[in-house]
Amino acid sequence: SPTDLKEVESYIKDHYAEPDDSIYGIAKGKNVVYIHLESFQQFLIDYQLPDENGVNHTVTPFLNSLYHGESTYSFDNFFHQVKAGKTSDAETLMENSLFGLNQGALFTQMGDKNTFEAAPNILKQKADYTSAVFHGHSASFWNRDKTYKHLGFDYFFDSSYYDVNDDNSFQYGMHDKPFLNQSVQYLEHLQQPFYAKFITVSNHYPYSRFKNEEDGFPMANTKDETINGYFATANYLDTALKEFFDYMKASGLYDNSIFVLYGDHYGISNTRNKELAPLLGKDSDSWTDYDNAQLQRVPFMIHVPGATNGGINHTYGGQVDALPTLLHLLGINSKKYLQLGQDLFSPEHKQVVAFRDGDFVTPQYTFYGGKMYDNQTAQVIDEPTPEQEQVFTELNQAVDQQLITSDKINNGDLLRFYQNSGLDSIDPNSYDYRNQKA
Ligand code: GP9
Ligand code: MN
Repeated sequence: SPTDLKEVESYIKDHYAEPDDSIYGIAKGKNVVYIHLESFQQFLIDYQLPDENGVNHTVTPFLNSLYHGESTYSFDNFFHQVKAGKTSDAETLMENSLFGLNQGALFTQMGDKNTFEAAPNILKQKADYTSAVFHGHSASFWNRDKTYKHLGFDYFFDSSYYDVNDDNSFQYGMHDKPFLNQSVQYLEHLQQPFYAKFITVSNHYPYSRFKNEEDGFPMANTKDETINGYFATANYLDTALKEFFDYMKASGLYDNSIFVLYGDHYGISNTRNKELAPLLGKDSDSWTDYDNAQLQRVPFMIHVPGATNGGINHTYGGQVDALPTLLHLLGINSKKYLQLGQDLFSPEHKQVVAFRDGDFVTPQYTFYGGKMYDNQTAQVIDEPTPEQEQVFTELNQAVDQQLITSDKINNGDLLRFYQNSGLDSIDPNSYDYRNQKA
């Protein structure tokens, strides 16, 4: 109801984080290339997998070079915040700075009904961007074909726009190399500046080797086939991205673009983590929920060609923070929008990362599976001091408030009442993804 909207607006006002002047607008007018790294966890970055002869193999040499480069603003304490909606929840978070639902997937339940003020819509109306999603899988998966119209994506190139066959695809769609390669013909024709999102799939469970793909990257040697294949599929994604960047450079698009790379969620589930532990230099027997929580880190890297003051930023944040961060880099203030995250570069950014079920991580504490841990010792805090009690209560409240506000907006479809953004409403029926020209 409109009363709920008032409460939401006051929350947003209290939590708005001012942009940092030194970085505001550095990418104004540039194309934005979003790269969705399927099931990609932060531990893969800089990881070396030993083969049967004890020779180390770097899993993601290309991503590592971006991660460490002076033109990339990289984050090493960035967490996914998805629940059952998996990939689609990550999209909800990144495009809207709102959470998915606590049960099921927002895309499926509300994506074709609700009003949104998502990234493509804001960028179109404020800075004349054209938007497109590229994904080598069927359009209806996760209700994307309908949801993207509500988010305001101009184009959606699904698998029907690609030459897909048994050799270049698997159950979740096309392998990343042919997918990115065939995407180029469509990307080249997009009106600039564009906001283009590429959703990769090769690094998706069950991480099995592809037919017709060059062998070469070793398998890990655990009792769990899922873990064993994860490094090779991540390595394949890495090579596919290198090829894509080479194309972007050759076409001249690279210099006019920024690249945002993010991991959508874990690839190895908590039930498998004890088996993974030795590969991370940890002891399976002493593995706890604290360790599970720390493994929910995913990459977040903003590569800005020409920038020289990038580096690894240790700020704690999550997917909900991505959109205000991006808008400020593009010189668009996020203040008027109902976004629940905070610009990661803002000196006012609060380092409390909420998981969808109410657990959370901060630089000092981890609350996971109903227990509070001290990050310094990785041990449960059984007897908190009165000061700690106070801090924990405040953190719990902050997390609950953020999640409840998200649910209010989504469940009440409150953006349909919201006028203060100054955005014109969009007509989902005006998009036709079936007859797009290359
Ligand atoms: C399918 C792909 C995978 O189109 O995006 O989704 P996920 O299973 O990771 O939610
Ligand atoms: Mn996914």
